[in-house]
Amino acid sequence: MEADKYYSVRMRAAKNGSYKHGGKHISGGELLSTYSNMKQAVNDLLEKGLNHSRGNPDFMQIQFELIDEPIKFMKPLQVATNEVESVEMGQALCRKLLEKAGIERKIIEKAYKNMTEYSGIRGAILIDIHSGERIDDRKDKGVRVSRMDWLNTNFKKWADYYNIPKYSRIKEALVLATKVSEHPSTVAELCWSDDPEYITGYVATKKLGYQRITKLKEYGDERGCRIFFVDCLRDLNSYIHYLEKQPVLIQREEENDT
Ligand code: PML
Ligand code: MG
Ligand code: MG
Ligand code: MG
Repeated sequence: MEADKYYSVRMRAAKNGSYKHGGKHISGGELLSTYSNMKQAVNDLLEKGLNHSRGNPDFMQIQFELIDEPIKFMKPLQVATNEVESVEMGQALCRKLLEKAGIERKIIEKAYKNMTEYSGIRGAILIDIHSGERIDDRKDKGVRVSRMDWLNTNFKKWADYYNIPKYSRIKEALVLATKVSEHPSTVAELCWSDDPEYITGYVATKKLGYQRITKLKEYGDERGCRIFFVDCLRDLNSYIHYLEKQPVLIQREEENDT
């Protein structure tokens, strides 16, 4: 039935021209929408791109595309919030959680050493847990995880139940982290925002869940981070295909009301 079909809707916004012309990344957004909800979906992404603390964009693209593949439904990762007093304490906790996820200390330190090089990248970068080397070939684009969402009514019930703020930022990050951690080749994700006004980030793994850490950088810092530590050398292409193309809807377990 036409009404049951979903579309992937995507937005990207830049300043000082498009990325091709050296523009600065301002904002990106992903969601799934039915045809009848398309105006709302496009408007939500438009709002997101127009009102960003990284600046006002002078370039924006919003596109939609019908999804043909069946959608996978997933439960959100468990969420924990770790309050820390300083960036140093927050970053030390990140390293500890990454080690707990099974990544060797020297690989974690290598990733941190190369981090400044990665901070301007729009998407995620993939680091091999054996060598500590970046293995995606996407240069300053990185890998953009796409085709995922969490319907708002379902998200709000979940957030009420667990007493978690109903910010779309948390929803979007948890959607992405859940999709990424579900793949068996993902060992851990490390993320904080490139938004200068937002300093909470997280480490996520399927086992440890979505571990929020309240201070991972100083206010005013526009350098973000999104690293996937992966064990997928033999299957890199199919791993990236999963991240970019597999449609996923997050849903709390009690419901089937998509
Ligand atoms: C982003 O905004 O790009 C990432 C935000 C990650 C943390 C969200 C949260 O759980 O507070
Ligand atoms: Mg952002
Ligand atoms: Mg972004
Ligand atoms: Mg939506």
